[in-house]
Amino acid sequence: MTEGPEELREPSDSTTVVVIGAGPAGLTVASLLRRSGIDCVILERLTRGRVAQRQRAGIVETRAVRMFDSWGLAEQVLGGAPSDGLMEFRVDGESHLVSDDDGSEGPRARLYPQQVLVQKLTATYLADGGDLRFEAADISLHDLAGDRPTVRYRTADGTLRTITCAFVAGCDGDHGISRATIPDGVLTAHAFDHGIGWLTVLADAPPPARPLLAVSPHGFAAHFARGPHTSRYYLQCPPEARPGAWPDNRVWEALRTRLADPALVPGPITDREVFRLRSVVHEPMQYGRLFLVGDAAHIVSPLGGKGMNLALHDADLFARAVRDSVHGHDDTGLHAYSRRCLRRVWNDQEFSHWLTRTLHDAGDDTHSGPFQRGLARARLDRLFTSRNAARTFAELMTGLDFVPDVEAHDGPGPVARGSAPAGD
Ligand code: RFL
Repeated sequence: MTEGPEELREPSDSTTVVVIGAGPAGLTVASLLRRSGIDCVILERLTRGRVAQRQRAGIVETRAVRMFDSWGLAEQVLGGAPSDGLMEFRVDGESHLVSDDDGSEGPRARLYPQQVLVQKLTATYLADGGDLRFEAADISLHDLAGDRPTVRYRTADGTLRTITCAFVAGCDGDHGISRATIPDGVLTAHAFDHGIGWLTVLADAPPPARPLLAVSPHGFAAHFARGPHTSRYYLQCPPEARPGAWPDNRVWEALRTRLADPALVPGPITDREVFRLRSVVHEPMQYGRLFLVGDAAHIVSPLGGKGMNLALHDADLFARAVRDSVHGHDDTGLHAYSRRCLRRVWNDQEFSHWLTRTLHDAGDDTHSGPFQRGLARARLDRLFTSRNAARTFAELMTGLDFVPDVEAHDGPGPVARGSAPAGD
């Protein structure tokens, strides 16, 4: 790229890792790097207030709790009481409690809203002296295939700035610029559209005692806590439905019917959206010195609560890999990063897909038909009655490693040390 006069004058910095995006993935990467004594800069396009208010996930799985614990961060970034590990499946009004207790020792999953985790990670990182730059516009990535990539952006007052670094962590979600910067042909996208929509509703209404998933011929519905006085509800709907077609009365009526709870207490609705259930995996999760972390690399349909937890898993692996490279001159973790992450990603995709199909096919069989409905009901029956099926479900919910990592495939890899990059 030819440098113009403006670029020649622009102020420049240098750091080890530039992190793009201050969601759960980016904040976790940066926090773990700081714990490892590695300097980094986070660039986030939104204001701190907007990032802190984004409401999405609600469960930090057992594996992620233990990950924060192992880094000495659990006390600072995780509040709330540990969950009792029970979730309720309500099938045609009949209640079945399913546990995520897999028999392992140690701290367990937390019912913990994503925005609270983001707020705590932000506060902890900044209090620790972390460099987090909000309202960073027009970010562009350069020389990812070389030894010293550069990242350019514009500050809120319009100043153009450049940062040189050793690694870029692309933590800017599904619509960010990190993945979009990778040349055509490097990545392969594997996508699946369930053909299902969810109306998601946030309301100031009493939360349920435990996560509630309801199956009935009227369609799937769910009710989750998002704070002491706040609830998140989901209602299956056509993917092309408009939120405006769901006025308050219709929402509460549908919830009472599908949750089989005529006494459900309503409250003011503060947010209402429709989204499609879809899943995407981009392979490999790396290009040269750019590493994709979290939603930038994969989207998981929400059932099973894996999206944010996968982001935390990627962040952990990336931070450990950079630590080993910087402090131990050992690039094994960087070479293996994509492969190790993707093993977990596909495992969680399978679990989420299984749960999505089961809970939708077992209810409204308009799309799936009576045969698929029968199969889905049989899977639920097995989950409620077989100790082994329940145990497998618990293992998948906790996210704990049940398959040892295979080091045999870790060969010399793609981290550019003066050579051209390649995928893992
Ligand atoms: P995020 O959270 O999208 O954060 C990306 C950050 O990058 C910033 N950004 C940029 N910054 C600079 N320059 C650019 N060009 C940028 N473009 C974007 C954004 O402003 C943002 O701050 O991705 P991250 O960190 O990978 O975290 C992933 C999670 O947010 C996501 O997987 C979960 O929310 C998914 N998800 C759920 N996951 C769970 O584990 N359990 C759940 O129960 C759960 N429920 C959900 C969900 C996602 C949902 N949506 C979005 C459909 C429920 C819903 C409704």
